[in-house]
Amino acid sequence: MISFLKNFLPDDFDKPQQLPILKVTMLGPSGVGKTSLLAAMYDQFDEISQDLQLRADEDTAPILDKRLQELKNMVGTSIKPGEGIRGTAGDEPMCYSFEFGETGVNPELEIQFQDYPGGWLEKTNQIEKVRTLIGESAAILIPIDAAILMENNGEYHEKFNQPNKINDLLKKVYRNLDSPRLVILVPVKCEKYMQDNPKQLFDRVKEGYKKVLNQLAGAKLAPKVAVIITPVQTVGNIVFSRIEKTSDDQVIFRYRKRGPNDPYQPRNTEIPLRFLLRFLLKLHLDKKRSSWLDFILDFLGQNDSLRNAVIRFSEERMDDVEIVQGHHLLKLTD
Ligand SMILES: Nc1nc2c(ncn2[C@@H]2O[C@H](COP(=O)(O)OP(=O)(O)OP(=O)(O)O)[C@@H](O)[C@H]2O)c(=O)[nH]1
Ligand SMILES: [Mg+2]
Repeated sequence: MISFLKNFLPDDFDKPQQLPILKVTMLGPSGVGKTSLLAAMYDQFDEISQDLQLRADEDTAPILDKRLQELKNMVGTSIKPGEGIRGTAGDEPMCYSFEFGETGVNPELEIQFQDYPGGWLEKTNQIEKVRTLIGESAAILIPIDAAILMENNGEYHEKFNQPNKINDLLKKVYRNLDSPRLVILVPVKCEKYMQDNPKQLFDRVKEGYKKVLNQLAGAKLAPKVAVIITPVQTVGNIVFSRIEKTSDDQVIFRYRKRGPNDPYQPRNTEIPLRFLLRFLLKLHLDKKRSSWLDFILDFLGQNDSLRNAVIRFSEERMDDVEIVQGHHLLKLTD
């Protein structure tokens, strides 16, 4: 609780106004695509919403722009699981900060995406930091490497997507939850499977994350935790092609461009944000409040025009999403 409240103290006098802060954690092992997903979500937002704006702060923008450039240049790249090309590094989690509000007026909310090097899940001294991040976050995004989940009957899934580790983490952090949470499972690198057989991809996610989903569906957590699955194509038109093994037994996942002239064409990158906002709206409308949420939700209570823009944005019809549990936390209209 203290850590939540700390965010609202005006320790930064340079800013004209301290915005309420909403935290979201990117959760997953190294190389699954946490930072890339974030970059794609940010990049595409402007193309999708006219009324609402997401603006990266000046520390955040250059890092995401660089990652985005790497994604756009990806054609023909091969990918070794367990290793982001240049993994997020450092001793502190990287915090990507965005100002959110209506286009053309002052922002009303700060959304902080907490990104950490996936390698931390392996280190006992760092895992505590990840737990704290999750505990402080209203939502977590779990990117899933879809090729690893799907190919070779999921032979590499346990090793590289680490669903058991995620399950263990949530077991500890979501004990005695004091406020509602949103868990978003996001298959990425999924272009091939969304084209071939999306239903199979959804089924395999549920199979591959069975323990996590069972745990969250328990009697104590189900009323408080909403879970959705939403595949995001962060690049588009780059499809898995084959697995190669090197002489030292490393596995490399190779991708290819669908056609020689196919463009960078991300899809569904905005859906996690639509649901995040819908989740906040619903909490606001239900007046379900806990002390830290009050600060955040006020941004919806005080500004009708912004609230209406958020309603329009988050109610948009969406394909390619499954609400696994927690309809009551996400449904705006009857
Ligand atoms: N084919 C394909 N590759 C992707 C996609 N998204 C990310 N990658 C690649 O996957 C690798 C890992 O992506 P990152 O975003 O660095 O993964 P991360 O989870 O942030 O990794 P750490 O920072 O090490 O924890 C990079 O080589 C990306 O270029 C995608 O949608 N399709
Ligand atoms: Mg990263």
